[in-house]
Amino acid sequence: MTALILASGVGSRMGALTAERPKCMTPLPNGETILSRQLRQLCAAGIGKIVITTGAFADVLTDYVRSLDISAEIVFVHNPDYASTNYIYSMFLAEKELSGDILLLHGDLVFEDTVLAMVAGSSTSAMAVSTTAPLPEKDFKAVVVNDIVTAVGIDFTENAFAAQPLYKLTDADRKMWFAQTDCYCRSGEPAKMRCYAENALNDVAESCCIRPVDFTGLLCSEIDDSSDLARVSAELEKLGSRNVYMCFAADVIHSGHISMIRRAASLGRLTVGIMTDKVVTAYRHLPLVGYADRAELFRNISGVAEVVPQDALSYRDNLLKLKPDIVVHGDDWRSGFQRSVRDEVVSVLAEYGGRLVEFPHADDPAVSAAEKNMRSAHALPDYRRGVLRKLLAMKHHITAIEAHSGLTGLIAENARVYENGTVRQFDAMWISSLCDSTARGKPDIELVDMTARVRTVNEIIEVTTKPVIFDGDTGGLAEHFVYTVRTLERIGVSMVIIEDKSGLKKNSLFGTEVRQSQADTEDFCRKIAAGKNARKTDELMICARIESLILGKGMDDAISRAFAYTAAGADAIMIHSRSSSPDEVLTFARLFRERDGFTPLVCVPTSYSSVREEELYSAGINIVIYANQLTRSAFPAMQRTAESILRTHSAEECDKECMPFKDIIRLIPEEY
Ligand code: SPV
Ligand code: MG
Repeated sequence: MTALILASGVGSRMGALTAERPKCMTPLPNGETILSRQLRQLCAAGIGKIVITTGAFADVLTDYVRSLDISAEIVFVHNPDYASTNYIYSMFLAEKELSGDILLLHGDLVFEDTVLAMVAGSSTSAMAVSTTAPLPEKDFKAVVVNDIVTAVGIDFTENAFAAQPLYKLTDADRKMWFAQTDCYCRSGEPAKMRCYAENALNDVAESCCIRPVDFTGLLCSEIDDSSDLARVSAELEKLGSRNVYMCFAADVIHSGHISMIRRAASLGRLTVGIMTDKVVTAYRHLPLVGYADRAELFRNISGVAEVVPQDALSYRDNLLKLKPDIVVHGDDWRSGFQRSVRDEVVSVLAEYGGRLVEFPHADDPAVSAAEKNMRSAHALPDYRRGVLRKLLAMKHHITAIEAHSGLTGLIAENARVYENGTVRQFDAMWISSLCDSTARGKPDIELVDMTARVRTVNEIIEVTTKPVIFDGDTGGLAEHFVYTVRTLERIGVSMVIIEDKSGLKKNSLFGTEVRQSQADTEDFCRKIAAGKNARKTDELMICARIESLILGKGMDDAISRAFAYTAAGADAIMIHSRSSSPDEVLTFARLFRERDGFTPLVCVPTSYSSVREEELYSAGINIVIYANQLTRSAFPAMQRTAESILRTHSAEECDKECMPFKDIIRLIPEEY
């Protein structure tokens, strides 16, 4: 990109400071001049060519710039008529040196790196404005309508914001504005060569797309007189003592993070908040790298002065504690679920006068590739298998929902709700024998063989990352179960649940209405032990499911079996019930917890659906499985649709109940 610095003006309001040199050479506190600071910043931002228009003291200026060590190509364009024209004429003369997108700025403008980065990084044309500064009497205001600058000038007040002459112009908008300055300057009318170049811009602004870039809270100011100089000098000296805060949830650090950190650190002393494992898990997934290691990684990145934990999605607590002057974030959180988090940040900052700086989100292919790699890591069997155990250790309470196909797996993977500034999602997936059988139009009697069941698991695993809990029915013969365990372990399943039934298994929800019998306790213990022995890792959990309450054998039987099964090595106990009340499950959990505080307890609240998770958790349950709700909700919807078509001889009536076909074809994102 090329930059055009307009430095032809006389700067008469600066008094003695501009008696022998142009205003842009006015010294700043750190020994730089306004211009040398601009040149350094433009070079650091990667600008390859800088065009400087000269007028008063042209020789002094060119000699000075040549004495600086500037890496960019410098071109001077002299405006011999500087005394009788305005910078519109300098722009007209400089036009031949410009091509493509440009940055346009006045030579008396002092700004910090971030403002330049925000303007230069805009994907459209842009102008620096302050949405909060009082409207200046004699300086530029930008009229902004629907987030577009529609006019720039001194006299506007309606929909106007204080503006500074720092623009990015896309190739198309540059051509439009400069074509109009051409008309003005070739007209031969002195008034048109003496007016603001913005008058020409205003003639064409509606056809351009110049977005306002808000620099509220950041330094961006023209220096017109000695009081401006004193104010800006004081602000420059304060820059280094500003506190900046940003927060990361990432566990794989890539170049995108590093460049954000670099930019944030250029704003002041940077404190990085690291989201704790609990928070990351709640809204994304269990982090690959734990909090302590992530904190250590960030602590060692240059520019990071301090690392603190952020124990919520909400920034509120950390902001009130640290009171940073600036919070930095990518602008991608303005929409989607993070919007409410952002709104809260804006209001907390407003309480004490802090400011939010948002950098444009860049779609960098290297960053997308790093993020994709990270997602892949979560899906790999050797990682995925152990996640359920880690989640249990970390949060103690897990919810799982059934999945019986790739599509239902994606629903289980991606369903999210946002409540009170937090995100809720399912932790795991339950591969139900009932739903897997039902999807095939078959009864739930172990008729769908293990090969077919494993194929379902593979289909789900292929498109998701969450831990899988497999409904292993009775587990079959112990001799067969050992092979099932190995297969499930190999493909990355986290838990297999086997129920203590023998003979022809029927679904538990039939209870005693059908003939089914419970397994002998010792036989079942042997099956558990055989399964445990067969494992190659200790990650796959074998859960024993007790059917005593289903089969009318009573609480004592359930409890004594539970302890027999844990003694045989069961990693978890599932207690099942078909009662419409949760009472017997809650009683079981309390009795079990009197003697065992550790073994995870699992339940399936299908018949006692009114119970709330919190009640189950407080009785000692750890895993709540919603075992069949996706199948049960989809089936009536499909049936209604089929009947509607038959009834109306058309698909129109049912169309409003259906997902638009444009959405269904995009439902599954393509990987390549
Ligand atoms: C299943 O979902 O297949 C189960 C739970 O085993 S239940 O249907 O309640 O028996
Ligand atoms: Mg089942």
